[in-house]
Amino acid sequence: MFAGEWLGFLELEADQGGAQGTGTDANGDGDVLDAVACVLDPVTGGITNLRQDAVDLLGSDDDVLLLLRPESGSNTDWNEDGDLDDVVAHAYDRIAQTTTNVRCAWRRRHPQARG
Ligand SMILES: [Ca+2]
Ligand SMILES: [Ca+2]
Ligand SMILES: [Ca+2]
Repeated sequence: MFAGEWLGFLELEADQGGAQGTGTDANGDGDVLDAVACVLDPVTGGITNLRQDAVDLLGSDDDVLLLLRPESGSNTDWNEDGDLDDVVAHAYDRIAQTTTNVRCAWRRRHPQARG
């Protein structure tokens, strides 16, 4: 997913690390179970680890990358609706290098959901 010219991607912690395949804790939360958002600078080739877990990313023509973050991954009620089962959008602004919780649930995982 692109944010302007930059490429955003998810790095699987479990795929990183040494020959034992032990993984690397890329977001610093103490486990190696996450997919962590990163951005690639096309000019320098440098990769910035945003240190935020996400289930998916959405790009834009502007310099904003949307991170879809599961509340269960960080035990945080991002949209403040009283539960921990939402996937909530966070906007990463690569110019300001900040991530803002937009408190917008991307989708709820209803137990009865079809499909
Ligand atoms: Ca982790
Ligand atoms: Ca985790
Ligand atoms: Ca919630």
